[in-house]
Amino acid sequence: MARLSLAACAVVFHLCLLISSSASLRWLSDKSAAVTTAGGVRTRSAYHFQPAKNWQNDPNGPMYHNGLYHFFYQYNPDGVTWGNGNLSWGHSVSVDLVNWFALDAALQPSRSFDANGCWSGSATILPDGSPVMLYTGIDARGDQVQNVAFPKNASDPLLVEWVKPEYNPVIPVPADIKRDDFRDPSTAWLGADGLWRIAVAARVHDVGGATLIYRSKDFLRWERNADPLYLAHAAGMVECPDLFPVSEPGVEVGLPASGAGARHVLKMSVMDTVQDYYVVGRYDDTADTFVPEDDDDCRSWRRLDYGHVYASKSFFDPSKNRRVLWGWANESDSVSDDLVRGWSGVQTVPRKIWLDEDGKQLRQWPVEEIETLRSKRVNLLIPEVNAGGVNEIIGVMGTQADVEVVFEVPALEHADVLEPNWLLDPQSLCGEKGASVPGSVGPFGLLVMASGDMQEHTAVFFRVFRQNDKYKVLMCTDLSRSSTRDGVYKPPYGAFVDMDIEAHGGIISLRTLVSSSSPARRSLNLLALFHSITLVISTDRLTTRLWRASAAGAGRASRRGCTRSTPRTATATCTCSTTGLVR
Ligand code: DQQ
Repeated sequence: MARLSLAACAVVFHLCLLISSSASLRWLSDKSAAVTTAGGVRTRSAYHFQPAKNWQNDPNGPMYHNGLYHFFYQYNPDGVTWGNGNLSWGHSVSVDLVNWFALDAALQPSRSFDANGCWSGSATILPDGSPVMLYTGIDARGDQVQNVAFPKNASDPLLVEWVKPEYNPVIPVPADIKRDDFRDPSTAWLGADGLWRIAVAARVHDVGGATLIYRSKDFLRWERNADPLYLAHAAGMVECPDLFPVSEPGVEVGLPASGAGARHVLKMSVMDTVQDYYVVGRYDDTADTFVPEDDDDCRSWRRLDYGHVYASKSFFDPSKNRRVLWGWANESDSVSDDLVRGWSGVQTVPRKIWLDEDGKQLRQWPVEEIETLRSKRVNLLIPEVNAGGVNEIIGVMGTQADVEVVFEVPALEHADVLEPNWLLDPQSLCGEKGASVPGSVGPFGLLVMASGDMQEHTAVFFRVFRQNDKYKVLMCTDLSRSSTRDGVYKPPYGAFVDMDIEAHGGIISLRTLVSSSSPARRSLNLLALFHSITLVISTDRLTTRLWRASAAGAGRASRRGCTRSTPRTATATCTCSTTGLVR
């Protein structure tokens, strides 16, 4: 407790100093004001980053600079919809990635090279420590062009004002690319030859979705490499590329953008499916090409997140030597609800990411600072839950909770046999079987945000299957009963989790950050629709004073799957893949 208060004091002191340097700094504190929409009473989300009002989408240019985290995001200053024509870069700062202070928009359409919008882009910290932004401008003709912007005063800790040089755009649309298929410059990295490189998303005529490489010595003149960094065979436009090095498998230390590193990860946001994927591979920093370690087939791309997340972007945090990932979660409500409520979209909780021990996939975990939001700790030991049981966890109400549960499954050998084609589309399997169809081992898990009559709840649950001599763990997050309303986005999500449950002694531990913009009293329930489980629960309620947090169940991403368009069949048409999230 004493440690917490000291930390809080330090934060307040630091920010007070900053406030005195800028009148435009506004604390994005909890909004107690509730709004009644068709979907019920809504407040601002408790955990997630949100501007005070209006529309937000992609995270842009996240960085750590002079002791502050800066977060920029696609923002419509004029309303709750995407705002084609006037997208800007909203801007907030924080000392801890948890409490945020809003600043005025950093970039707004103002010049011929961005007259119709300042779209997504990235930050680069130059060797002298000053930042530079690369972003896509929608120019006066409607072309997508790449621009640079510099802080007006690099010694201003808040970096409030940004200057767009007259010489923009620095990269016009190339002849072989359609004017609206060229965008989202990445963070730049320096090659051994002294030239900067960036990756840019494009759809090339007769070729398809590509990640292009441009080189420059001065951020002004850029030259395209003849070969793309990577061609996304069979996928349409891939947006928001993010190429970053990772440490050796299992090492959690993050690395700054560079050509060096054991392996690289290329993250791509696939427009057709509105989902984020990544590939682990080798980046050749002379040829500027990227070769996946596994087969070069988009069906083997891994999902970065098995929920409602898109256009993610990572940055290297030198203060903690980690790589941190942000992602945008679109609204689930209807536009008319957004209009009444006055905001739309949230950012996921920042997550630390690193390469798993197997070297094939990323692990991710909410940044440790999220734990400072924990206040009251509730420990429960529930020795056994009988088959068919739904047990309310007494003493844990509310709309925010950081829940750690350990499930122990005593008799794996009873598990149902897995049908091999289920591996291809676990998401559909989650939907079909739901949390109410009994199996031999599962479903078991949590029913979060449950209404008194249980008509509404979100099920986070597992099923264990047997395949030959091994077990497969299916993890699902089923939103289909999260609301009784129609016209709300409430799909099932799911994946097979890469874990050897037998080697773990039948134990699965699950962390779930529960957050909601609905202030109604809701309960947390245990679900055990099979014989019995043993579990220990430690639940920490969050303070309501702090509004930040939560990516429900962010955890270890795992294996692959494919084909949403043709579920349960192997096909060459790659549109998606699936997976799980646990520790
Ligand atoms: N959103 C931005 C684009 C990007 C897309 C515009 C991804 O730059 O390609 O808001 O959501």
